[in-house]
Amino acid sequence: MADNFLVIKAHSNRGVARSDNGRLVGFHFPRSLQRPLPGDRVTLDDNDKLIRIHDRGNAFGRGDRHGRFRPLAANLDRLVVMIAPQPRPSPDLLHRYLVAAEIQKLRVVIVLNKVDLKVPDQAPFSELEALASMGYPVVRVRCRPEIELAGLTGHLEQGISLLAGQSGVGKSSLLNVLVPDLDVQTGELSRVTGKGTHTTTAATLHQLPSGGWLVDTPGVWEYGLWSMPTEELAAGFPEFAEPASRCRFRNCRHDREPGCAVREASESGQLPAFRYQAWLRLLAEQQRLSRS
Ligand SMILES: Nc1nc2c(ncn2[C@@H]2O[C@H](COP(=O)(O)OP(=O)(O)OP(=O)(O)O)[C@@H](O)[C@H]2O)c(=O)[nH]1
Ligand SMILES: [Mg+2]
Ligand SMILES: [Zn+2]
Repeated sequence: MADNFLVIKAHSNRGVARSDNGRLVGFHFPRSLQRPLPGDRVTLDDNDKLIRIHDRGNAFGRGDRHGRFRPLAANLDRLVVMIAPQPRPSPDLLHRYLVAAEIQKLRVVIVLNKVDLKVPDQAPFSELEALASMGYPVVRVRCRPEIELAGLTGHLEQGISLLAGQSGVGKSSLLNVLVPDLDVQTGELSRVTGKGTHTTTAATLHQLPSGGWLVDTPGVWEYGLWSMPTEELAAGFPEFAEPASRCRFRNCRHDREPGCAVREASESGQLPAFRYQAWLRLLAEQQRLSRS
């Protein structure tokens, strides 16, 4: 029996894990057991069967179409959210990612890719400066025509980073630059699983030359949240915490309640108004999610 394998990839009932000395092992897991996620630490038996998933520090995921949480990867240190002038992100995309990251206590790096293209003077691009001053680092990069990633690489040197963003923003392009031996790593994985190399159907850990790990996730058009209690959604807006302590009602939803100090703070400019507007939209979205 061997302890402390890192799960690199897992699909239906098989996965690939890496021992501390770098050996890749294909393992299988009974469907009765909780499904392991990339980033999980696990114990395998002598037949490379999964025995135990070690306690998770966190799990990043998204909502499915029924509003249920679907985890994608575990034990992450940071969420790297990529946006680009093309395809244009929806107004709430960034705010949804920030909520998910704050709830799981992940650091966030916002990456604006394709800065060779004209960046529209509109949300969410016009919000980036305010988000940066709230403590979310924003880095501007391009993968074409000349590669410019200087602001980003330092953020990825340690721990596990998950790369998220809608289809077409440039995640694979970035991965190809950051992981020079991507083909070799992918080839080794498919040798262990016996599956083809071409499609990214499951989240996969890639080792960066600088030492960190980058998790590539299959592209989705729109990132959706899951149905959650209002307090959990509020954890996604940490800047509301201080004014919220002064709301007249303890269970204030910061909507139309009288004496809401969060609304007042956004009206007086103490809080960015765009965050309060995002809060109201995500609150309304929760009503729809809880009915689906
Ligand atoms: N102009 C410009 N185009 C870029 C840049 N980076 C990537 N692209 C282009 O954007 C398109 C989409 O890039 P991908 O890397 O495939 O996007 P992705 O996020 O992996 O998309 P999915 O796999 O569908 O999730 C490709 O045509 C890239 O060549 C950039 O910095 N500038
Ligand atoms: Mg891709
Ligand atoms: Zn309030």
